[in-house]
Amino acid sequence: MSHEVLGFDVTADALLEKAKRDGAETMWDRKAAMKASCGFGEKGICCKNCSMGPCRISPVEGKGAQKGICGATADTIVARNFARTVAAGVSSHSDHARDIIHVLHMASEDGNYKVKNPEKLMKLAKEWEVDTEGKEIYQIAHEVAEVALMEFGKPFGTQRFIKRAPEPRQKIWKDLNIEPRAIDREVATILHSTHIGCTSEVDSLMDMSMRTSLSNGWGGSMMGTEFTDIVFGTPTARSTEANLGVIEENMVNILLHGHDPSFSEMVVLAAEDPELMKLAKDNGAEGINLVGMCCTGNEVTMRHGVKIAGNFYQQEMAIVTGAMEAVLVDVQCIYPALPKLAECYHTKFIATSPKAKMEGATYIEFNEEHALDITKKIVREAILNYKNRDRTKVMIPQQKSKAMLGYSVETIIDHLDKVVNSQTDVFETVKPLSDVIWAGVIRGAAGIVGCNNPKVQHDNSHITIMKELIKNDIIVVTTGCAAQAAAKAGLLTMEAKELAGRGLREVCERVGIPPILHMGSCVDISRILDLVSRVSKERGLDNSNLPVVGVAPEWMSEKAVGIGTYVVSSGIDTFLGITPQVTGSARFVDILTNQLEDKVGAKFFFEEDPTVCAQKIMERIEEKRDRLGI
Ligand code: WCC
Ligand code: FE2
Repeated sequence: MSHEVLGFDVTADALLEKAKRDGAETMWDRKAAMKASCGFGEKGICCKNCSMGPCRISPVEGKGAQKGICGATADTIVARNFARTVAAGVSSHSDHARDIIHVLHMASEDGNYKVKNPEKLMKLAKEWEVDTEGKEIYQIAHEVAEVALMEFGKPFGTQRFIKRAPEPRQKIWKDLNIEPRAIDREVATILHSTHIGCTSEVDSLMDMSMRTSLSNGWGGSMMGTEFTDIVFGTPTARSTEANLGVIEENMVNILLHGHDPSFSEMVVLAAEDPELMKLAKDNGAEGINLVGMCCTGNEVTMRHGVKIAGNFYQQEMAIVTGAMEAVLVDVQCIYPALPKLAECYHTKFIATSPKAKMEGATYIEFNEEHALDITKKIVREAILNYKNRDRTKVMIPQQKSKAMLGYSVETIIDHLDKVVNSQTDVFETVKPLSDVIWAGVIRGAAGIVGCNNPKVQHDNSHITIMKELIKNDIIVVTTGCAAQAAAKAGLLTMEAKELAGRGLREVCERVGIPPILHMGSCVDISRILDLVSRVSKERGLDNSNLPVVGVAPEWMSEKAVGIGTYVVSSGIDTFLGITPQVTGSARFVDILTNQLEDKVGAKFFFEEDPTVCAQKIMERIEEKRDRLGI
């Protein structure tokens, strides 16, 4: 692959050449074989919701087929496809959350899963009015988990967490009739309404998309974060290292890839088992080296400092190093190509979730009842595979960077407390943050999130936008693969404050934080919603009043579409660095990038050039400041 495409990623060129030598196929080979992507799909104007079709609408207005056989217009088809994408994204995040809640439901004093953060559990019990009087902690845990599980399918009422939103925001949702109801219900309703012969009205499809996305943002995802913290502990600031250079020449390397901490946490425990550590040594290795990728990497690095091998785009490269004894996966963002790629090396590819069985993989089903026994067995497999490593096929890039991460809302507030003036101020609030924004020391904040996408240079959009924003005194919070891009680029360090403008640099020095805060996995975008809403409430405002934005510079997944939609529906402008598959309908594009603002006070911006995107973000932030008169 040409340097032009990959030039930004210093580890990729050599590894891709190695892949070629090894006869290993990568995404770049497949992308080349694909030639151009489908022009109809690209614009969102292909409909296969029924078997009269598939129908595709001519991209040229007034020429060729303008309607599907049923009469659906390009506007309807685009809006329906968008709605289904949102529903798929919402399902993925929320179903992940459901599993975590089940884990709390089965937690016990002497089991594999415990309540690591009883304080957070008690807070949630209080918020949800679960009676705790005279009950022991595990009984409370089970009751709270049951209430949470009802959020997926309860026949009446709306998501409990929407009460966490600023009041004006709740009113907007109520007035638009988009207060999210049970999660499964919202998803099922969208699938129903986008069936042949149901909703064709475009605005209604948009409203349904928003309501469904909100059932994740203020439901599934938020519960995912809360319950993960309750079971595994709330992340606190800690240091780690990131990039493929964390793979060790003389250790048993195990890659954790996927999303669900109920699995990865147990692998972390298994890898600490003295017997297994001894087994690794007996097999000639210096030890066991766990490394993470994508969100499961974020989960275990935030709670244990497990090193980050890379982000989405590097999943194949980690195997091409030839030094990976095992790749352990659960759900989401895992290329179906990986098992075949692993065959080019000694690497064992082990799928563990019945929700994501993979062709060609070794399947060892993980279940929470026997969690530790199973993960020990899997780690053992990896150790025994060490001797099969072909040393002539090993090439580990040296690149790695130090990173600070684990900035949950609680941890951010702890840091802010350090600068509170004890005479005049209150502790445990976000007031110091809102004060520096109001004073103009920091101009605003950006949440930069999301994936990698081969349509743009690996990590380039993430890093360009991040650097540009911090240089202009906009503080950045980040999650997902964007956060891992920042980690690899050395932007999650205290020293990175030197790249920040004067105001932000001073804040970093006083508070003792990097200019870019790693807040977790993609599910943890709910932490960002929480943080923004706290600032809004503190000021008696709505989220849409604040100089804050969401940015997904290199997104690719359906989850990302679901997230972007709930972020906008929550009143926060969202900048997309990859244009979604909606351009076949000028009307729908206008809804997303213009009309939504009248409805929910925020809208989407599509901008593929990262430098221009950063410029537009800054303009929007200044516009919001002007409106506030600050
Ligand atoms: Ni979230 Fe995107 Fe990474 Fe997957 S892990 S690749 S959805 S950002
Ligand atoms: Fe993720």
